[in-house]
Amino acid sequence: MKLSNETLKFVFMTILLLSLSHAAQTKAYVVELNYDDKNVSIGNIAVMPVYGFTNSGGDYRLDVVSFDDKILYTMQFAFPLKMDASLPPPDAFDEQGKQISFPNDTLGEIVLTKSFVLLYVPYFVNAMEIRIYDSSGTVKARKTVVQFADTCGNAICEAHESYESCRGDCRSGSPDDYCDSVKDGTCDPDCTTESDTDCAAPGANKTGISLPANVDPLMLAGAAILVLAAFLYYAFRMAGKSDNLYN
Ligand SMILES: [Ca+2]
Ligand SMILES: [Ca+2]
Repeated sequence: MKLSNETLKFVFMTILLLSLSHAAQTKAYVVELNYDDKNVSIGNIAVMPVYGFTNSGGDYRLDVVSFDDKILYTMQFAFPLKMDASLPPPDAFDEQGKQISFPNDTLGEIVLTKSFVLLYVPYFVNAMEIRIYDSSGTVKARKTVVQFADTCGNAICEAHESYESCRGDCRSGSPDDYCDSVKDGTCDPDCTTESDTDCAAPGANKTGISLPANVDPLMLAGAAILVLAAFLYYAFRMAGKSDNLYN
């Protein structure tokens, strides 16, 4: 079968367009921000593929903050608070969209007290939180993004990870808010004496660290027996001496 030039061109263009559209897509937090009379709140946050990020500028600042409290990304933005009211208000039209009243006092610009904005912010695997600041640097709102984090496998046991959720990063018996009950001679500090038998053992500690190898319970017991034997020997000797005195 011989492909015509037109067919080859079509196939080539299709492959090129597909690869371009794939390359252009990248992951973003889509952050819904609400403004109500100078109060700012963060609504829904979703993670999804997008073709670009918000780059608007303005008095407000958004920071993406990592688990070790470092700023991963920062951007300025604004709420749309001014509206051109030179068009008639919505109630000047009937249900069919026909203008039924012609008010002459609606011209000019009005300032809104309520508003909202959607921001497309770059996604980070190690982001913990999104924070919003006003122009004076005061925190106006903050919201966790831990549910979207993907930090299992970086050899750090982060606060949101545990031996249960990420065994590669969190070792057994570590303080990670999870009692793993592994019987390995180490008392997991998250366990009780009932849930981890290692915690009930003599000399068990709650630090998640085993006793040093040179502290041997058997040696301690042997030393105690020796001390007791020496005491008994001394006591009997004294008893024998006193018997001799009275005889
Ligand atoms: Ca980790
Ligand atoms: Ca634990």
